[in-house]
Amino acid sequence: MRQTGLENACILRNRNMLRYTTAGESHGRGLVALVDGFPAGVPIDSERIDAELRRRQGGYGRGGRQAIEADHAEVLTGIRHGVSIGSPIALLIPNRDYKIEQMEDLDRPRPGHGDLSGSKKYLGSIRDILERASARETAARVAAGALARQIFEPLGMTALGYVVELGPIAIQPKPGTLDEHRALRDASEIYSLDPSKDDQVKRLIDTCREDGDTLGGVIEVRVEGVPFGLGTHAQWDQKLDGRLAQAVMAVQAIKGVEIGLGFESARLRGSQVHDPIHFDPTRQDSPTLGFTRPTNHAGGLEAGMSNSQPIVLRAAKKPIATLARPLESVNLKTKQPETASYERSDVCAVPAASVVLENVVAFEMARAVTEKFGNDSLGEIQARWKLFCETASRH
Ligand code: EPS
Repeated sequence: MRQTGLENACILRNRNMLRYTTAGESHGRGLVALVDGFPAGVPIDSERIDAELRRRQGGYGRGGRQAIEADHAEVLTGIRHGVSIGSPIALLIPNRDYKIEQMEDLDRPRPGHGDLSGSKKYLGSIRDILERASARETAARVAAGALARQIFEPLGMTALGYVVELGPIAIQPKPGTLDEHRALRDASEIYSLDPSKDDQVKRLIDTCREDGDTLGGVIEVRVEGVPFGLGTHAQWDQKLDGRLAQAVMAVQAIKGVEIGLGFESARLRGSQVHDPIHFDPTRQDSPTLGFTRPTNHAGGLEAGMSNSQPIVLRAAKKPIATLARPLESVNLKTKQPETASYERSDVCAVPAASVVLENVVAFEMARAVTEKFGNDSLGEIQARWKLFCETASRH
């Protein structure tokens, strides 16, 4: 089919962008992330990727699998002498618990999993669906995000994810800098910003485990050091709020996403919701260009563009669907009522999900940075970032 110049331009633009896909099953040989459109000249700290993978494996409430695995990303391509060379980067996280060929099928679909819909859609086994639907795949997303954030961290942009609610327990963040919050988060087994609440939350998780049940929670991700103008108001699928929401909603077990005040803003008046604009000439050298906002109810995003305030996003994770005390289901062979199948799982993976969300948000932010400032080389990104801030400051 003949393509018009416009169509060609769109295709070329999409082909060039920073993006990633993953492959791999939970008990297959390993998980793969293929990262395309990655700029050259980025020094890559692969230990940084492994550190995020280790964090993802941790957090109180995990099951037996994490005692088997010691996740590590092998960088197969795209990096030479520790620096990216502008070609696709393939990451492999081998599975120690590789046993997919020996694993039996399940015949009683677990409510909340893709077991029933997937086996009908693909006319196949529940095993084939659950192996790919499993949250084990998030290891590959974490690796891709931990790689991509190395594009923007040299520019002073940082992302942090932490747990703000676990089941019925709210753990509200106290005011503090991102670095102070990271130290608190790293001291908490729940990955919250208030380690003094850990014991209460751990007791709740223990009780839930004894009951054969599972727990969900709410995670917040904050990105600081963001310049003006990532994303755009001009086209629906380029809006940064929409793209962040998609990346977050597409993480296993996420059922809700909100930005800034989110759902709460619907209950208030405009004067209570919108963030007044002030100007402080002493802060013109920061990414805010001197524009300060006494509140950040917008969560750093207005009209699909970053407004130089911290990006703040929250997501609701449902409790894991594999229950040791299973719900009612149907045997797919006999069509008779039976309880759902049970397989080893976690009681609570909310802390782990905070690592996943931090890194999938980081990937989207890296993509937005490279769309605005280019994705040929880090040197060009840095130069264009500086030039943009100078130009926009004079504007
Ligand atoms: C996970 C590994 C899995 C589960 C969990 C996440 O290991 P296994 O199934 O071998 O016990 O612990 O998977 C799910 C929660 C799910 O819904 O499938 C991991 O590495 O994150």
